[in-house]
Amino acid sequence: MRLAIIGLSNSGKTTVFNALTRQNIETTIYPTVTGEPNYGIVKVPDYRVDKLAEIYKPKKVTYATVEYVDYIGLTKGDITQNRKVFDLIKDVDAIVHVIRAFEDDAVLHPMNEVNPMRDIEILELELIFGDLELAEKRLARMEEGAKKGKKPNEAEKRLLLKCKDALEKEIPLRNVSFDNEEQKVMKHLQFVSIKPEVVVLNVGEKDLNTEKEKKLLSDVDAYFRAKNQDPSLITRHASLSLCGKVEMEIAQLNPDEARAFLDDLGIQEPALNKLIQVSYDLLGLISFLTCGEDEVRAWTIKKGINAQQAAGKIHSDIERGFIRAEVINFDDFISVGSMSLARDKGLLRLEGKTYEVKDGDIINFRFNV
Ligand SMILES: Nc1nc2c(ncn2[C@@H]2O[C@H](COP(=O)(O)OP(=O)(O)OP(=O)(O)O)[C@@H](O)[C@H]2O)c(=O)[nH]1
Ligand SMILES: [Mg+2]
Repeated sequence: MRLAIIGLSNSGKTTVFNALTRQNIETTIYPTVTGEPNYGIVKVPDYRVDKLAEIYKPKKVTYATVEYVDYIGLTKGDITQNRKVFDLIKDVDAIVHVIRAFEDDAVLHPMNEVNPMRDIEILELELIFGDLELAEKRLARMEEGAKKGKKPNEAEKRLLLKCKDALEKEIPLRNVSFDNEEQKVMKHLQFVSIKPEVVVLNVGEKDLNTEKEKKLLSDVDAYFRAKNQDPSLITRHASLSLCGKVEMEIAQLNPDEARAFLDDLGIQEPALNKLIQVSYDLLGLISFLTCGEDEVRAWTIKKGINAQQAAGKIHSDIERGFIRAEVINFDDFISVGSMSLARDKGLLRLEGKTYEVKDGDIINFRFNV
């Protein structure tokens, strides 16, 4: 699972990336226009894994992970430059859209002044224009082909026209519902405005926990709510605020120092944790857990997956030889404190192949090889 961090230049993308991945890629007051994308794998913080590790004291503890990639900024009206970013976005599962809300005269703003709502609009429109260009090109190519007697793919043509219609109304494709057939055709079309999106409002250090921050965030929410008329698609968008610079500082500290720093700021946990969690939710991902003396581990699956498919995450042999899953949800487990007590109290359930795995299920698979 991979998310691309996008935004205008100097919005703080690399700063947020550094905070997420604990790397130290150079950040500059000038726009970055060349170079390769930065990739980094990030552990998904999970208090359940922490707690199970405390109880089992295993040799190894493994968290779920997601990957982030950071690249150059998008530029208003620069299709050629933006295409480079779109080529990266087309292969990711979601985007993290960083918006500059921090004031700092030393850091150049590509539009010359800080104005988060305007910047959101610019960026969303660049995604939409990129997709519109793509849809029109494909339709034109189909027409060319038709002239030479080539039969057009009717399903694709209908879909392209539907997309074009939405895009011309400045509606991003993530706010359009597509049925199963359409989604299948969509797979190879490489649109970017269709990606689920987390908006990160990058506020200045002095604006943290202020009315100004709250107001900005609620404006951002209102903007996206107004754009999205279909309540069933609301899960494809989320927004939050943080201060990239502070998060990056926290990420470079050791755990004790970080705790003291957070206490000073009156914050319970780094906003990054929330960003990672929100990214995970947005992708429709949940975790099930396995535990023992060797390893406590979180496994990533798509919501809706059944017990047998989940077993396949661990090993294809376990999926093939699946007999039953012994399941207890984390909260139930914690309320009794040990597997043997859970078994005595009948809290450990035996589930079959078709059981839909829930977030936080602790599972022991029984299988034949
Ligand atoms: N004061 C303040 N400065 C920040 C904050 N976040 C980023 N900056 C500064 O803004 C400048 C640009 O940050 P980057 O993270 O490089 O921004 P970027 O979006 O990656 O920029 P490009 O890759 O050039 O498009 C750097 O000098 C950062 O230190 C913040 O929250 N507060
Ligand atoms: Mg950068």
